[in-house]
Amino acid sequence: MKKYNVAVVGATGAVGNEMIRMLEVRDFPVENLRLLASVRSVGKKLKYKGQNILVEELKKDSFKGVEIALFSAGGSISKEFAPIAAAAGVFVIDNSSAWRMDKDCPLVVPEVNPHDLSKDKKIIANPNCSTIQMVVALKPLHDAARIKRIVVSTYQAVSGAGHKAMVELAEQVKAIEAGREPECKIFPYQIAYNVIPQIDVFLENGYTKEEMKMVNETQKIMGDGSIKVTATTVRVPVMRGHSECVNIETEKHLTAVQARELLAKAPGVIVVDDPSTKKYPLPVYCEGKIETFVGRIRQDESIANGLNLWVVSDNLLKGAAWNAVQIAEELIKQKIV
Ligand code: 25A
Ligand code: L14
Repeated sequence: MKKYNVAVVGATGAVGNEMIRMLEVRDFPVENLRLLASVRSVGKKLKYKGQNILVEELKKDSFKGVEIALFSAGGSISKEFAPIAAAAGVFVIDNSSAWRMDKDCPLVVPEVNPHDLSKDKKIIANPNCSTIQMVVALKPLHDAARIKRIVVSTYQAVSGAGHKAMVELAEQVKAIEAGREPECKIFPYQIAYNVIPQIDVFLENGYTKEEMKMVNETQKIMGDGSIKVTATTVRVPVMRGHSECVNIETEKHLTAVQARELLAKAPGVIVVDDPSTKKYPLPVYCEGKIETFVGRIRQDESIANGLNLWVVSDNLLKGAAWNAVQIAEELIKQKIV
């Protein structure tokens, strides 16, 4: 089997680290792995299959010989370096929001729209974490009954804001237990023992950018601009694993039993749904897993054709690193790379 020269840009970050781990656990056909980050991290060593690999500074000429590059170094880095890599013939899979809504860039969740990948589209966008897990759960229901409207509320883990945000939550818990004032550097308010109804910045319409990403990205990935979406995104004091309460209205009637059956055989989905034994997805049990977990599947009794679902997934894996590596696997499977 052919092996590929792979680069990870932003390798030292929370997501970058998981990208390396995913390449390893999936036994991705790596010929040579280059780890790139800012000058701050040069000289650090990261482990890959027992080897220590030196982190190099990301530069314009970093992509010589590279075939696939996984980017998670923030939007400004992607804007600058993804076109340079693409011009050098590299397939870029970019985890930032920089290219997601660009009409020339496919926005891909392999369970939903693998057909959007093609040889001439070198910059491929990895969607927003909350959007990815939602569309994985909704695609089979949309295919069966056409979703007209989605109302979603999220309960997002601090790891979405990076490694430092995880340290902030742990430190705040310790400070409060010790009777000290908690320090807020990453989040605008105390996140320990609290919830914050703001993720990313506010836009003119009163929604946050995270909320509007869920609207726009869902329509693009599903290839259906007629699906109406409204979102409220909330930060909760959970380390890893985003949870979502998803309400859908469909054109055709679907019972909860039918929805459960469709989801049970859907790719990338695990149904955990048994009220009699208190079984439902929980973020602490989804940590480290690549699937999207769905439970609390029940009829919305306030309308004719509606369902409620509870959807949980590890935001650093399916929401970021795993979806990116899965896209790379798909490029190989479709003989695009
Ligand atoms: O925070 P950044 O800029 O997104 O950085 C993430 C990675 O990109 C590298 C950086 O290397 C890190 O590996 N990077 C940044 N600037 C770069 C440059 N000029 C660059 N690579 C090449 N050239 P690093 O070695 O500089 O960083 C080491 C640690 O520092 C944290 N960090 C770096 N820049 C930061 C920062 N923290 C806050 N603000 C900055 N400007 C970094 O923390 C790393 O641990 P982190 O990786 O845990 O990531 C936090 C950021 O990641 C984004 N993010 C998280 N999940 C997702 C996501 N973005 C998209 N999708 C996701 N699913 C968050 O937005 C968060 O800002
Ligand atoms: O657009 O939980 O992918 O802070 C991913 C992390 C948006 C914010 C993205 C978070 C970001 C999100």
